[in-house]
Amino acid sequence: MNEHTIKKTLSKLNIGGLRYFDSIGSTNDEALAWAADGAKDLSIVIADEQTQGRGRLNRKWFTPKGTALAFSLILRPSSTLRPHLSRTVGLAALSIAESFSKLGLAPLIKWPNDILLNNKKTAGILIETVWSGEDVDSLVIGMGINVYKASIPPADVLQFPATSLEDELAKEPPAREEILFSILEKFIQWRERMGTNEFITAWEETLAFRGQQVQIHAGGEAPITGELLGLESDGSLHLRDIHDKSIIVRFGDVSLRPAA
Ligand code: BT5
Repeated sequence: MNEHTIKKTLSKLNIGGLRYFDSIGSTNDEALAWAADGAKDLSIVIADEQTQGRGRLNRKWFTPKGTALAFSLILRPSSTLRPHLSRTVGLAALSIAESFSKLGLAPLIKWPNDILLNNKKTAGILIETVWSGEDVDSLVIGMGINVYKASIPPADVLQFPATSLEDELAKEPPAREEILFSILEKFIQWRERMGTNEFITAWEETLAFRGQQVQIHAGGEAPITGELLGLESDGSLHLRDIHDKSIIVRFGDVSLRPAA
């Protein structure tokens, strides 16, 4: 993967711009700076290695050289999309999941931001916002995808089991440029329909643990346990507790686990 092969592979897509790095701290940091500096909609920062890759709450995201896809997409929301921005994590998750399905795999989305294969984390999403006063100027959507086995961190740093496309396909995965193309193609298609019920249904149908008991940890509060029913129209998660009471879990730093 290099700048030339990426540009060539993405030439059929209408991307805003591309910055490629052999090595970088975090593609999200570069994309946040570029967005604040006027990057066009659908501009992409991509790196072959991240030395300071991050997850939510500054947790570390592992991206060893030559093993993974790590990129950040800059979105400038149109007025039609603005009312639906809370669905953005679903847009990213669905795009990654459907690109995995095209490879013959069976991905599920662990709400809100992980993509699982065989119940193991294969990709994560980190969305950050550039504000203009009280309005959203742009969004940076960071996506990290474990392509080769060597992208998987040592088990002792993991909060949840992890895998890679190479492990799950049990053969050489497609070139990383091709996987990127497939994710972006899905992303551009679904973004057009992001405000529709069809979008929520597709997202909901891909959720992991539907109909199962799950536990949600949100910040320092006591964990919530309930049956995972589905999504609200803003993308919040809908659970039902043992007293038959509806619980809506909004975004934030939540982590979801199957209940013991
Ligand atoms: C995430 O956070 O899953 C969001 C990851 C986003 C990474 C992309 S790469 C491009 C862009 N640039 C960045 O700097 N970030 C974005 P979270 O849900 O907080 O999960 C973080 C946790 O996942 C860590 O604490 C580890 O336990 C685990 N982890 C770290 N690296 C991993 C990997 N390669 N595969 C699976 N799990 C990993």
